Amino acid sequence: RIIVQTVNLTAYDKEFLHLSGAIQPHGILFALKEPQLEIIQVSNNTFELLGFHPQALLNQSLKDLLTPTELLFIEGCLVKDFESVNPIKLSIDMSNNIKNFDGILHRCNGVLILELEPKLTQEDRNFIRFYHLVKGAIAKLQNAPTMSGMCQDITQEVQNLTGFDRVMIYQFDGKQAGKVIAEEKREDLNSYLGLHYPASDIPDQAKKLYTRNRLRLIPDINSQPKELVPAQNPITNEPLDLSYAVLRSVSPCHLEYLRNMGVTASMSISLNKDKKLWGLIACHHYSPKYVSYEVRTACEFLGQVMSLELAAKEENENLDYKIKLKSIQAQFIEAMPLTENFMDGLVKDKDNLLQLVAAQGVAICANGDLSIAGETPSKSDIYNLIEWVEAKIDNDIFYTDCLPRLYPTAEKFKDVASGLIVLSISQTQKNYVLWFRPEVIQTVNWGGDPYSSVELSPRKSFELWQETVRSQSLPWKQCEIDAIIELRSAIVGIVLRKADELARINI
Ligand code: BLA
Repeated sequence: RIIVQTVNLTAYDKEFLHLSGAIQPHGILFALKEPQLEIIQVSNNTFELLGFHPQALLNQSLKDLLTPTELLFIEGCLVKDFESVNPIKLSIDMSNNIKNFDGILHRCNGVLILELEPKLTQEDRNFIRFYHLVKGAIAKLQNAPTMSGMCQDITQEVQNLTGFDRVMIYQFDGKQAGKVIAEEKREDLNSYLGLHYPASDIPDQAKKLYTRNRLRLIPDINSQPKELVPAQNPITNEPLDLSYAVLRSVSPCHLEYLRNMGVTASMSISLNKDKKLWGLIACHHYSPKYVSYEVRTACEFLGQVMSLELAAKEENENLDYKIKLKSIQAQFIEAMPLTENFMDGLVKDKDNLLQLVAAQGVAICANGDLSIAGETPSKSDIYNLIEWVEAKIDNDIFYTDCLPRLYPTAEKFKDVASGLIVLSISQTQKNYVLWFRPEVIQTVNWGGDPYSSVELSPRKSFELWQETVRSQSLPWKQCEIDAIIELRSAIVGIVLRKADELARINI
């Protein structure tokens, strides 16, 4: 039995991720005032990476740090679209030791932000190889015949490009919980494929941010964040908005979550559909891992290509399911005229009836007589349910994926009937078909790993989430509802034809 603890999730939701006032320490951040490029805020790690104390840099011009050619180049960039110029190659002379950096520029609320990431390897010479990898990957994504094929392809391609130990596609459902639908991983690791995670694992605020800012990298969860000095931005008199900063420090709650999962480095790329976050490409590494800006950009680009392909592939996927539903329908329609009474036709083929909407139980009520198959409430419970539902049927159909919330009596049989569809074939003759789906909590696999440590907050969120999905079934798909409505029209057609034949015989 699960003990429910109250967790004030809104406290986290209100956590302003973009105003953390700190960055991850693998790079340096400068907030600059244009046009003089005066350094008005800087991260507190310039001594380690540049050899200058932050105080020595504040109020100086960035111009004093750069060679004239670099300066000219940056000034040229300031009038361009930053996405087309990033990363800018910069070399800084630290007492005759030249250090190379990737410079990443963006503006936010009128403040120019320059982030520097030390260049670890000389990747330029790999550019051609890289270009071919990306080009090949795009062709593969576009040609993938199915959604699951495309998801599998992209996990492989991202793993090829980055070398992460695990790359997953994490898809949100209608209630913002999520499921791992594709995975590429080091062979010795346990698989997360098929596991579900609660909506609260990625708070709304983070999701909103990820819709706009499409990639984040956490190279080492154990590194110490570095504050910006001064804490307030002198132009806005507020903490600097880090929504688009690639170095933004990570929420401590999420770091704890990754620690519980045994992960040391993480990267995630947004997958958007219709301007909403559809899912993430989530990558894990079990030791620290830095990924260069170029490689990240390539991954982000693949994410965008996949985002564009999502709508078409989802439509295809539904098409396959719809074709399957059509063939089940056709079987009924063929078999039905052979039976004396059309309801007998339904009773005879209960397996197909279950498959028609992927239900686990079905009840057919013909002239008040009940016939059941699969997992259903007891007959007397069904009779009572029918009495309750009759007034709710609208246009011959009623459906819900949270019956116990609408009809508290269902609480006692929610294991089998948290989801319900009722199709009325004739309300006057009490001819109904009822389909049942069990409570989702019993039908999906939970990703338990992050919750192994009972005292930690991610565990509490999991429990909270179990409350939110309690008494709920998997949702009914629109194409399933449509299939049922079409089935009804077919039945009505057959009944009318029979009546017509009878009338002719009587003449
Ligand atoms: C962020 N949570 C995230 C991110 C992912 C997940 C992918 C994006 C950041 C990243 O790239 O690492 C969740 N990661 C998962 C899941 C899987 C995975 C579900 O690999 C499954 C395989 N998280 C909690 C609780 C809180 C919480 C209780 O479980 C606090 C309320 C917070 N998660 C949280 C926050 C962020 C986050 C605040 C934003 C981190 C940031 O961008 O700073």
